[in-house]
Amino acid sequence: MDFSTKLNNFVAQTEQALDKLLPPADTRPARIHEAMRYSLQAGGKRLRPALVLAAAELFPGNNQSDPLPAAVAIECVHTYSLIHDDLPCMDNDDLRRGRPTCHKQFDEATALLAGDALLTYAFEILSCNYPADLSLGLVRELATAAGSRELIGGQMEDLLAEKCTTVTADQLNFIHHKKTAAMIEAALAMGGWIGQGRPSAEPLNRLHTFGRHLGLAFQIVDDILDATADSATLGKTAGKDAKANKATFVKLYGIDGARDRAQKHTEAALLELVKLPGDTTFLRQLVDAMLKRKN
Ligand code: GRG
Repeated sequence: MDFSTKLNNFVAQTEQALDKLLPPADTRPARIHEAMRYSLQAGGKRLRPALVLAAAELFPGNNQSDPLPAAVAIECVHTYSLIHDDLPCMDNDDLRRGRPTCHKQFDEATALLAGDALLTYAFEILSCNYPADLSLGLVRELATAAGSRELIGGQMEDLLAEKCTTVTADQLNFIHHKKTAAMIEAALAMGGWIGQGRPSAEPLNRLHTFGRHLGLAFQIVDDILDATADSATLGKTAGKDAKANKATFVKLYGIDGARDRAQKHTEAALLELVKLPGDTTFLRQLVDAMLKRKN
């Protein structure tokens, strides 16, 4: 199967599972469930779910649990972070995934609650759909990546950096590692836990290292696209980083310097990939597609 067919299959499976696992939109109170579905079902690349599914496939034949609930859970956490990031108290954005942001479509209180509800629901999904020991491992991976030392910590430093006149390489690496790469690492590691059915340090560490480089390359490309692409192509407001004085790779290294760094992290990701078991063809093609992406 070629790369785009496989990716489209992963996306289609994720969308079906999202629809099945989320409370129906008319569940009382309907407004919160409509808002959760509005943001979650607005499209998006579904990168993190695809990584869960692809990493699980590296370990065939182990009487695996279904990786789809975990793929949905991480997409719920990712979508919560986007909803909260768009709020007026954070990035104050009007456009996300090509639609009005959740607080524009509903209101701030509903958007805040929809984000909270998606975050909490992710852990309900993990606890209801896996045997206890696997569920515990998955909860640990996702909770760590989403917590104050990773995703939330990265977001905090990102907001703090807006107030600095200059940004250091250390700040930038911390922000992008924590805010972006941590969730990409978690997606791969969750796939690894499911694929193996138990923890095994070596492949999990390799999946984390691979994910860190992929995540950093992904974020650098995001910085470049924010500076060079238009809002219609991106499905979110373009040019916001410079306006908000964000700490970005483009700000610190310029477009060419940022491109070099994206290339370096891509190469490092590919080097790590060859150490992983199973057929890594899809992941190799995904790394390449992420470097060349247009949105
Ligand atoms: C509010 C706790 C909290 C965190 C917010 C997600 C986030 C952290 C900020 C959004 C801005 C940003 C540049 C985040 C870095 C991660 C990133 C590139 C998110 C967008 O991910 P995509 O491109 O989005 O995979 P889609 O919509 O395709 O899923």
